Amino acid sequence: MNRFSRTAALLALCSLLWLITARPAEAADARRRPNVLFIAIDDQNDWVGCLKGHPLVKTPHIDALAARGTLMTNAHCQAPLCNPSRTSLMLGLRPSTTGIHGLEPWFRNVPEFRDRVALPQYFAANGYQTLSTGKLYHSARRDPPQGKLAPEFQVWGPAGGFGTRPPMRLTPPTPQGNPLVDWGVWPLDNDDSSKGDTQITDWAIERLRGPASDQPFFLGVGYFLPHVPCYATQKWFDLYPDDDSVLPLIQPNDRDDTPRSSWYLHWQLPEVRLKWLQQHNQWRNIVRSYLACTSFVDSQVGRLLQTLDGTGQRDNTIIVLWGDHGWHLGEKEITGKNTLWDRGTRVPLIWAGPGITPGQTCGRPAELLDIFSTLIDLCGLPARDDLEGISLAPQLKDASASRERPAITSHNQGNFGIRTEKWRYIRYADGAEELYDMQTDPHEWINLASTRRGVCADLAKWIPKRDAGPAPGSAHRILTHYDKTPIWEGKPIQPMDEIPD
Ligand SMILES: [Ca+2]
Ligand SMILES: [Ca+2]
Repeated sequence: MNRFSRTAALLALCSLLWLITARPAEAADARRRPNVLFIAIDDQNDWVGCLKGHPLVKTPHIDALAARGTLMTNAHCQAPLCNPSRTSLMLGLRPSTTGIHGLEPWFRNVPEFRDRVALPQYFAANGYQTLSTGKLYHSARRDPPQGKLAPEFQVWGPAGGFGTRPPMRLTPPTPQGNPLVDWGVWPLDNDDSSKGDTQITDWAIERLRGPASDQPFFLGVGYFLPHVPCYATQKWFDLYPDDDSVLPLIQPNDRDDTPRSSWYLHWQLPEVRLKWLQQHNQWRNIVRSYLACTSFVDSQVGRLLQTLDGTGQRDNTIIVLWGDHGWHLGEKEITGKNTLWDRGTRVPLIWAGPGITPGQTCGRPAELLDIFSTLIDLCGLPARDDLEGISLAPQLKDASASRERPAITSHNQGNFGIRTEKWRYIRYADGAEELYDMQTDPHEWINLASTRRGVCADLAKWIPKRDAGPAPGSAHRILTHYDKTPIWEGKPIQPMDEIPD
């Protein structure tokens, strides 16, 4: 054997030894990793007890989770709409990077992201069993295109959703005529078993109680309510007084000092305006319905957490609970999402489990985008350099740990919100601005942009350099500009057009 072939033989032997020894070691590493319980709540704003977004809301189980973990009190979505928010979280990229701003496209249909390893896939690649039930992505897309890619999750439970529908809508027809925009008491028999959110909890509970796997689990449970239609059974309504004490605080003519372009982000929505709610005597009803749905979902979160405790896995499971964006219930004259104010961007973000200090609240800005990087950090997975989030592990250990970057939200090209501990700054595509001092004006009533020019200029520096236009196939809630004319879902908005009801 010459020297070259001896070296080659030695290398081959080393490779073989590595294969024999490294694989079991990796498997052992994976076995030691904590489980992940990943809980999403659709359209859940900060009307959660521990976040103090509504003085009367009752969410005892979510509050108990916050008490045993770290509550991020200044957490914000990256886009105030389901698909772009969830795509950003699962890919670890901003909507201003991907161009996914609307309810379409599904990101796997965009060539640039077809093969990108998303959050659950990264856990699967690192030895986890990944399971999904309910709404985690905007749509339950299970099959990889052309059957070539790894599936988004390995095990799929029920898709969930809002459950059964009453024989006819419970509220008067809305201007946009969308059947989902409805709310009230349903089903009438006070039985929650037909609710999609009950069924996904049942399924997740069975998985938690099932035979232990030699792999850690990544279990995603995506609640649909309080997304519209806000149907809940009577017992959840009974938690709230049937009087105007439930209504959120608003300021009459609050939008006199917001730019006209603030309307372009939600020019025409299925969700109704405050004016419509007042004209039809529905404001209190929608608010109570939303609160009722929130308390119902909280009870399901409670069932899930109680089961986890019973399995003895609690101390070896990272729990992260998040909402995908906020929701207006009359504030700033609208209902729904698609805004860059705190009401549209602030979300629950709660962490508990190994490596997380219990009983903390942290007011540092946090982004849903950070969840991917944080989970990698907490579970000891190999770091990735292609994610735009920043691990929150330092704050989860010590809530006072510093963090420089504000929370950044965008909605369609050119529109950004920047949230620090003190300020909310908004800049729209036409250059119009808003600035609120969140410490003295938490309801964002007084726009200071014209007087505090230096603060605006400082905050504007955080606007991302990359500001992608809509990805191919974009649709629904898409705002673009042609020359200087705003185009809402393909139709130009003229300067004298009245703001639609
Ligand atoms: Ca949503
Ligand atoms: Ca105002």
